[in-house]
Amino acid sequence: MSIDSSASIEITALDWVPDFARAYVRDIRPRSACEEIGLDYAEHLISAINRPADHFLFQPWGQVPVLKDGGIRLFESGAILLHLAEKDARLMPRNAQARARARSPGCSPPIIASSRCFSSWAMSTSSRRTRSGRNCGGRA
Ligand SMILES: N[C@@H](CCC(=O)N[C@@H](CS)C(=O)NCC(=O)O)C(=O)O
Repeated sequence: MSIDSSASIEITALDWVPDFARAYVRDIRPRSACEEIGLDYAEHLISAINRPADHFLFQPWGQVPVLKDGGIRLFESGAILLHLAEKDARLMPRNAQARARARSPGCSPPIIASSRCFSSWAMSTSSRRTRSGRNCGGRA
C-alpha cells in the first residue's frame, strides 16, 4: 500500500460510494497507476453528498478524481494517467508502438451517463445512507 499522508502526490476521491459502484469510481485509475510503480500518494477524501465549494475550482463538475502533484493540479482520469505515466517507463514505454497502446485506455471517453446516474442516486438516497462504506477507489 502506498498511501502516505505526507506524499507530494494527492488524489482526491469521495468519502463514500454505494456498494454497486465500488471499484468502478475513477480514482481507481490514478491509484492503480501509483501502486503499479510504487509511487506514494496522499488521499484527500471529500464528501460525496456535499462537495466542498473549492473542489469545483479544480473539477468544474465536482467529480473525482483530481490530482495534485506539487504545484500542478489536474482533473480527468485519462489526463491524470498520462501525467503520472510521464514519471515511469513502466507506465509509458519508450517504444512507439507500446506507447501508443499504453495511451489507448487512458483516452477512453468518460462514462458520463453512469456518473450522472450516480449523482442522482446519491442525492435521492442521502437520507437513508450510512457513512460506513468510505472510499470509492475500490478499497472496501
Ligand atoms: N471523465 C471523468 C469522469 C469522472 C467521473 O465520472 N467521476 C465520478 C465517479 S466515477 C463522480 O465523481 N461522480 C459523482 C458525480 O458525478 O457527482 C474522469 O475520467 O475523471
